[in-house]
Amino acid sequence: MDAQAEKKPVVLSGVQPSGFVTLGNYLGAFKNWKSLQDENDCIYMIANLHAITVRQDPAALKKNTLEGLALVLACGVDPEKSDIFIQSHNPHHAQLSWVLSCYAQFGELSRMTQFKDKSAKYADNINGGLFTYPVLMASDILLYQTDFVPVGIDQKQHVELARTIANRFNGIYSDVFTMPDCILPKQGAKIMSLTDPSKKMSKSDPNPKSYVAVLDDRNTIIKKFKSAMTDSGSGIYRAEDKLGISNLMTIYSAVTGKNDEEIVKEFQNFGYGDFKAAVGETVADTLAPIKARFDEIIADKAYLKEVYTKGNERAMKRSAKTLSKVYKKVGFGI
Ligand code: ATP
Ligand code: LTN
Repeated sequence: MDAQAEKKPVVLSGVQPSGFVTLGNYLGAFKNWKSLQDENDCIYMIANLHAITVRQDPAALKKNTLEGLALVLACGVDPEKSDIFIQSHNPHHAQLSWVLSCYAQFGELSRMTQFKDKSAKYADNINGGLFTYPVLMASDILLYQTDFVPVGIDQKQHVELARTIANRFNGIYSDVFTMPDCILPKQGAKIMSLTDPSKKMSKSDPNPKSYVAVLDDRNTIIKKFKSAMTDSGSGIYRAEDKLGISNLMTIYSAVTGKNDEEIVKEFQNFGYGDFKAAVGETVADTLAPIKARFDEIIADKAYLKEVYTKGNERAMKRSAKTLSKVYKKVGFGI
């Protein structure tokens, strides 16, 4: 078989070290990261450059970055199979981002929903980085000639913008970038907040009851589910006016692999309270082994350093090729 035929598709994704990793991050992203490793050439990064678009405490950012890395490993990402690194360790991301910002239109960036949401949420700090965030994300993706980007649905618009930028650049300079596609999970692409099921579950939500952190202990997880907001009425089934129950069904389905029909049957005689407790227990059972692995990995700082150093060396070799091509194309290659 020739080398070309053996080439596996490139998969790239990232997570911001902006707080406790949530059940939403796990079901929307990490769970997929592990399962993609065998069939693809995977690159995963801790997106600390993205995280400072919102004010961060430096010590907390450092801690969350290492913990994010340990959690990716605890979720089953294997550094022997995938490249894992910390975004700020590879300067090519910021370098390509400057170039690509000159190929992204003000109007396009203004239309990004995340920018609009975060501008409303952090009205006293609508900084340039918050606005150009999707250009940096496009750079992360395009630097590695990525074919697939596994993310939750909230990031789909950013991946589409990466395609728009790639298309524009390729149109001017001939084919430089591979066109990336999104991979969304079948169940769990958008897990909603437990306290307000009309809002996305988010790790930067100031109310810890709104999310389940992957590292929460068993009792906390069950307690949070028991106090999850549900709807008026009764009965366990999915409906537009039952956002709370529908969200719990999505979580249960993503964790167990069961479909709605099976879930409705399983819980036909349950009240809301018992259903919430059952979902809480199942989630706690799923997360317990991840937490146990995390505790081991985070205690071994030398191992973590080895993982991110080697991962970064490999990543930089790959990204250097794309960056050098881009520099030549735009006329920097003196
Ligand atoms: P922040 O609150 O700081 O914006 P976040 O919780 O949205 O953070 P990110 O680091 O931005 O998390 O996202 C990491 C991955 O998790 C992305 O692929 C994102 O799409 C996915 N993700 C985030 N929240 C959810 C959710 N509620 N449901 C499903 N996937 C999610
Ligand atoms: N913006 C992403 C995190 C992220 C990412 C990426 C995801 C940064 N760079 C590249 C996929 C590909 C988020 O999930 N909020």
